Amino acid sequence: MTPRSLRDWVQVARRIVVLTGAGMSAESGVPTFRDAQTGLWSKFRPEQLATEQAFRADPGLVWDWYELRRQMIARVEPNAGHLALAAFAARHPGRLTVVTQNVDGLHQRAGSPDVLALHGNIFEDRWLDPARPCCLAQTPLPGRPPRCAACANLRRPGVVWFGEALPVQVLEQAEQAVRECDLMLVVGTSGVVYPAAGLARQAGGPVVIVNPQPSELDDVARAIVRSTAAHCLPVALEPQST
Ligand code: BV8
Repeated sequence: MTPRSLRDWVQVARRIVVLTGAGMSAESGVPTFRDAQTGLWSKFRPEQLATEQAFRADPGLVWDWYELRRQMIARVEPNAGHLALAAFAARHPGRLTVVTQNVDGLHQRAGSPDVLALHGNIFEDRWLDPARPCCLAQTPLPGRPPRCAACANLRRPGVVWFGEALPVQVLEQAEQAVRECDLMLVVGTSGVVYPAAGLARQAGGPVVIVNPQPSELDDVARAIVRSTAAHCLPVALEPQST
């Protein structure tokens, strides 16, 4: 399928869900999970670092990895794909729901409303262990990571780590939107991580994949656009010429 023929499907669809992964942000300059890790982290797979066990075992190493990613994300901008989704939602309120695995906040920065962020936000920290009165009473001691001066409770990134449950409400809203959709676009994901990938298997309408490479979800696709997010979405979501 070409981006232009996907546009024909978009124009007749009433309730569209777009599920995105790291590939959505690749053209903004954010490395995908499959892209090789760099520097200190090159000997670890992301799945190894993004766990509570890894954080408790070496808080500094994992904190620095998130700090590096935060700095990288803060330096980039949403790409033409992010902007096309936000513009479409502005033209057609309530017709498109963005469900993302990305923690980078680029959909939100592009102006997409009510983004369902399944895996949290890398810029929001929280306490590792349930906060005690001391934790809330004073500013955390600076450090990698910051900690409570009284009980040494650690601050951790506000993302969903492997082995952790997704935010229940966000997941339920995503499942409902997917069940009720009449078109689902799956953009820039390898389809390996669950339950996010499982959403594409619950779609109420046809699934169209946008990915330059094969993915684990190709089997559920009614059509596949072998293109990139920033190239395909502006064409597929282009306003109807009057
Ligand atoms: C849980 C936040 C239980 C952190 C992330 C069923 C089967 C098998 C395994 C499981 C299963 N159910 C659960 C599991 C275990 C696990 C899992 O899925 N493991 C995988 C590795 C096999 N899932 C979990 O642990 C989940 N939790 O199950 O909890 C539970 C339940 C109740 C109570 C207690 C516990 C939690 C999963 C969430 C983990 N957190 N992120 C952080 O970011 O640091 S996941 C993280 O990795 C991302 O968010 C994303 O989801 C995933 C990476 O995948 P993609 O986004 O797809 O990126 P990837 O690099 O893989 O691929 C990029 C794609 O883009 C490629 O296809 C490429 O071709 C394409 N591309 C490249 N450039 C472009 C492009 N496409 C378009 N345009 C381009 N320019």
